[in-house]
This record gives sequence, C-alpha cells and structure tokens, in this order.
Amino acid sequence: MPSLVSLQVMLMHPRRRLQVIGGAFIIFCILSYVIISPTTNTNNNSHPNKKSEDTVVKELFAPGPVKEFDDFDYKYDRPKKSQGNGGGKSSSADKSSSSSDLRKNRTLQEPKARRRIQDRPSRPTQPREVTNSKKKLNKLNGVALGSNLDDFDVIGGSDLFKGSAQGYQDDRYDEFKADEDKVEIGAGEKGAPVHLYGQEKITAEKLMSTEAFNIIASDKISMHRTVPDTRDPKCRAMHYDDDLPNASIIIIFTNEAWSPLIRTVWSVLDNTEAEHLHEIILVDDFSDKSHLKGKLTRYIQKKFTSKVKLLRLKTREGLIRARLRGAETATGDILLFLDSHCECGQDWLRPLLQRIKDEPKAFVVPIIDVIDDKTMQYYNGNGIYFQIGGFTWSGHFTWIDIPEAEKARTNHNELAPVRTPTMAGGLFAVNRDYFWEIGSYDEEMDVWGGENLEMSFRVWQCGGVIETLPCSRVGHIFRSFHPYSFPNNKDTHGINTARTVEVWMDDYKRLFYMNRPDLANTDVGSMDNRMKFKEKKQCKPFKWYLDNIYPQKFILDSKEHVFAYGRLRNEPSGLCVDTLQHDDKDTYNVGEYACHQYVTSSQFFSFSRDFQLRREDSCAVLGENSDQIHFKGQSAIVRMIPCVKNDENQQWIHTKQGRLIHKLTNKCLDAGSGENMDDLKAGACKASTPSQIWFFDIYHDV
Ligand SMILES: [Mn+2]
Repeated sequence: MPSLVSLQVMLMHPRRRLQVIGGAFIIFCILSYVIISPTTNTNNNSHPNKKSEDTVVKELFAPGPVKEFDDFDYKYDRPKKSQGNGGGKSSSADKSSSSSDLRKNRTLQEPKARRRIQDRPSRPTQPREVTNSKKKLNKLNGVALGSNLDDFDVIGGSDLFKGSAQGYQDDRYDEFKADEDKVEIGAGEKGAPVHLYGQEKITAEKLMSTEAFNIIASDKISMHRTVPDTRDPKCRAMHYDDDLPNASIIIIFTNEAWSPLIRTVWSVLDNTEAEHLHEIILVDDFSDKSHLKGKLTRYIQKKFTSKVKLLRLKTREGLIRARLRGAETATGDILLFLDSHCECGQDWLRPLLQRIKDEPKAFVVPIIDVIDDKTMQYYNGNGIYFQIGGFTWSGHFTWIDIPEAEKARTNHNELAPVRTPTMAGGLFAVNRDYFWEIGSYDEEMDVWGGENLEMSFRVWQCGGVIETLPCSRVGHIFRSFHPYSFPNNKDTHGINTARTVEVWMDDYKRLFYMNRPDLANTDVGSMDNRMKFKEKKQCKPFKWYLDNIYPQKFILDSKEHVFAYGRLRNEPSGLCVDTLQHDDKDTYNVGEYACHQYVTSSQFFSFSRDFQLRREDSCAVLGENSDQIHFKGQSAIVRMIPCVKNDENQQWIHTKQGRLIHKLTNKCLDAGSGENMDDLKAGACKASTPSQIWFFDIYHDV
C-alpha cells in the first residue's frame, strides 16, 4: 500500500501533488474503494484529483482546432431512408385594358398597415415601384384577384383567360412543349424510383455535381405525379372542421432547377382544396438562371391560376429576408413556408390548419418524407415511425427519437401532435399574426443557416409550441450540398448560429464555443433588437427550455448529468483520450493524443451519471464484437458508438485511483506504450500500472 501511495503522488502534476499530500493518508487509505460505479456510490466529496472549478473553467473552451458541419439540406441531418422520415416571345394580349382594370382593383385595396398586427417590430417599408409593364398581361375576366396584387411582379392567369379569344391558348409557338416532351408516361408514378441507363446515366451523374440531384430523372416525371399515401391509415378517419383558416403558402428559391420548382407548385395545387388555399407566393431571391426569368414569368401567367404570385427580389437577400418579404406580402390566415423541391402527400394541409385553429400559438410541421436525390423515389417504407428535431452543441439540427415521456404525454395516441424541441426549418405553418407577434425571423441573419434553431429556441422560450403532426406528410428532396453560392463565401451558418446562441442560450453558449472556438470573437452584428424583444416578451431562460422541452439532451458538463468532464488524461504519458478528428456521426475507434493546452472538442469527454464514458451522443464500448470483448487476457480496442441507456457494454467504473474499468469485462483503460495517434485500448487490470491511471479535468461532487 505505501508504495502505491507514493507512486500515485509521484505521478501527479506538481500542482496537484501539493494538493494531495496534505490529506493523503486518509484519502489513500480508501484508495482501493470504488468511488464511481454503477453499483457503488459514496458521499466522499474530496476527490484527490478535484480542482477548483473556478480556476479550471477559465482554461476551458479556449481557441483550438475547428471542425465544420452543415445543416438541413446536408447529409448530416438527412433522415435515414429507413426512417421517416425562355425561348418564346411573350404574348401581347390586350395590354391596355388589363392594366386599367387592375388599377381599378387596386383602389379597392385595404390599406397595408391594417393587415399588419400591432405587435410587429417596425421596419422601414420602402414602397416598391409598380411599373406599368408588370401586370399588363393579366386580364380580369371576372375573376377576383385578391387585395395584395400590387406587391407582385407576376400573377397567374390561367383562370383569367378562359374563353378569351385573344388569350394564350392561341399561341402558335409553345415554349413549354420541350419540357413536356421530356416526360415519360408513368415514370415515377406512385413515388416509384426512376432509373437511368447508358449515356443518360453518365450525364445525370455529371449533373449531380452542379445540381445536387438527378435533374434528368426529375424531368422525366410528370408535374402531376402521384405519391404514396405514407400516413398512418388511421389518419383517413380524422375529422376536420368545415371552416378551417386558409393558407398563404410561401415558397422561396434561388436558382432552383425548373422541374422541382414547378412540380412543387403543382403538387400544392393538386393536393389542396381551393377553399384552404388563399395563395401561393413564390419569392425569387435574385436568381440568375435564365429559366427563372422570362420563362417562369410566362409559365405562371399561362399555366397557373391567379392564386399563384411571384415576387422578385432586387438583390440577394438570403432565406431569412426572402421569407420575411413573402410573409409581409401574404394575406392568408396562416403562413406556410415550403421548400422549392417538395411534393405534398394526401390531405397534407388540413391537419396543419386544424391544429393552428385549435392552438393559435403552435408552429406545426408535417412529417418530412424523403424524396431520393438520385432516383426521385418518394420513400414509403417507414411505417408510422418518424423522428422529431433536436440539436447538437455545435449548433446543428439533428433528428432524434420521440422520448418516452412525450409518448406518455399524448397517451400513446399515434395521431396526436408531438412536441418537438426544434424544427428542420424548411417546412412549417403558423398563424400569420402569431408569426409576427413571436418575433418572425431575425432579419439581421444572412443568407442561410441557423435560423431554424433560432426560431425553435425563441418560440419555446417565449411562450409558443412546436409540434410535428403525424397526419400531415410532405416529401422533400434531401440534397447533399447547396447547388447555389454564398455571397463572399461567408460561413453564414456559423455566424447566424453564433447570433442565436448569444441571444438564446445564456451560459450554455460555452458548449457551442467549445465546438466553434473560431466564432468566439466573430462580429455577429448588433443584437439589441433581439435582446429588447426577449426582454419585452419575458422569454424564459435556456435552462427552462432544456429542463422542460428537451430534458433528454445530454449536457456535457452539468452536475445533473455527469460526475466528471474535460480532458481525460494519462499523466505519465501526457496523453489524453482524443477522437483523432473522427466524426461523431460515425462509429469509430477512439485514440490518444498529446493533451492540448486547452480543452478542445476532440479531447472533451464526460463520465456520465449513467456510468458511460461518453461524448455528446456517442459512448465508449469495448471491442468489435462480443467474442473479442470476452477473450480473457487480450486487450480490446475502445470504440465510440451511439449511446444507449443501460447497454452493458457501455458501462464503466471510475475508481479513486484513476482507473476506468469496463464493467462487463473488468478490463482497464490503458494508454499502452503511450504513442500519439494510437488506438485506445483496454487490457487486464494490473496493480501499479501508470498507463492505467486516468483523470478528468473536473469532478463534480459525488
Ligand atoms: Mn430543402
């Protein structure tokens, strides 16, 4: 025993040795007792290795290497498939009479200000110039055009020209015929995949690198294709009110390919009752692809009804401000935002409208079905299984399973609205007044990214709810990258997320900056407006959100969730357990590396109150398979796999001597010969083995 004690003290850092020697005798008398194990707990508060938190915390979360991820449209957030989750000249039809009719109509318009609700944050409104050329092509022909036409650049006209001798029907040249000729009868019907062969396949693969999806397959599919009914069969018996609110559907796009965009609009028109559809507002965020200019204008005028309207932005505004422009212009009861590459399922809209009618503070999202980016298959193999939204501390949206507590809250009713901590952001509906009342979007956010988490935290913290509605399903093409550019190549996702954490996460932002130290000192712009809003609305703190809305979220350093955290260091070798830059989304062998001067994400591990040696979502286990685990005398590699509560292979014991013992096999975590970049292993526990002594930076009181 005495020799072990002296060895222990020798092995320690000089600073730590001083702390230790004073109380060494008493403490080391109980050395051989397990202090933290699945079966044993003591109330001993004086861990020999425990540093004062105040002094150490300053060291934490300081600059270090950076790892980048992307979001909603990125494969990281992609739900697994097993889950479910112009050429022609314009017509010159009767310009003079249509424009004067429209002008008359405008005078009947309600003043804009009355459509806005009182609470809305004021923004300078610059009246857009309405040029004469804009709506010359629309004839009224007895059709009511709504009250907000001044706001649009193009309005659909198919209903307006019916029976008109001078209408579009007389055009001799049909510029859309080429697109129609590409369609193969039956291709992709009922959501079936489209397979290509030979040269076409090669061309399609090449185009994948610019379009991020199979544009040739998409072009072969009818604009009106049917998709499978992926709903829970019980949804067919759902009852909805006769007098539901109506929806303004806002679809923003920048340089979207032709067929997905047009199919999205048709899909809404084909799958929605006219009484529920107030309008479809397309917002073109300054696209430069030629098909989105004159050709799109003419297509809307010729093929779509006057419920379809197009707004063209004069500069690139980005997703957030483009959606805001659409929302400002909308006059329906409900705002529904839809991506520009979606296909709607059976009776997709009524569940959303009904829920918002019943719960005006609800942001509701459909279940998002996967449309394959390579075959355009609309997946239908998930049954009624679906996931809801979570987030990572690095500031990314993720899909998570519905927690048992939430299932219990809904009495295991599979059709009930399911509360979701976050939303993916591409598709959601909300009462129009409430959208403005709850702070709309942070319009100082640029281009794309982070706005969905901002909205999610804000809605929950400020009194709203976010729910997934199982009876509403919408398919979405999940693309593996953005087929458009970001102005100035700015990391808008990162900067927007930094704004989000600054405003909404309180102290928990430390966990974001540990993952993104590069953003700690980035200029994220003034947050005064958002802070004032938060104050005025008396929004709840992030801790409330974590405790009440996302209690299963693992907090890497919280006293409630972990015994110890920080770097996991083997002092004799100077090595720390390290991910070696492996991606936590994968299963990987964890390694060891010289301890960084500061705690960086790749060396941050926690010892959880569930006795797991873990990171945010991944836990350490032994061996590739059970044979290897149980082979006595042999050391086994340590792997990181998704955490599962009460998985025996994920249970560890941490002793006061600094051992980390794998409970199932009684093997000890071992630094081995102590080489950088080695895979970490666990071997037979031996007395007085310096390579088996590990301590975390910080221990909470046990
Ligand atoms: Mn999308």
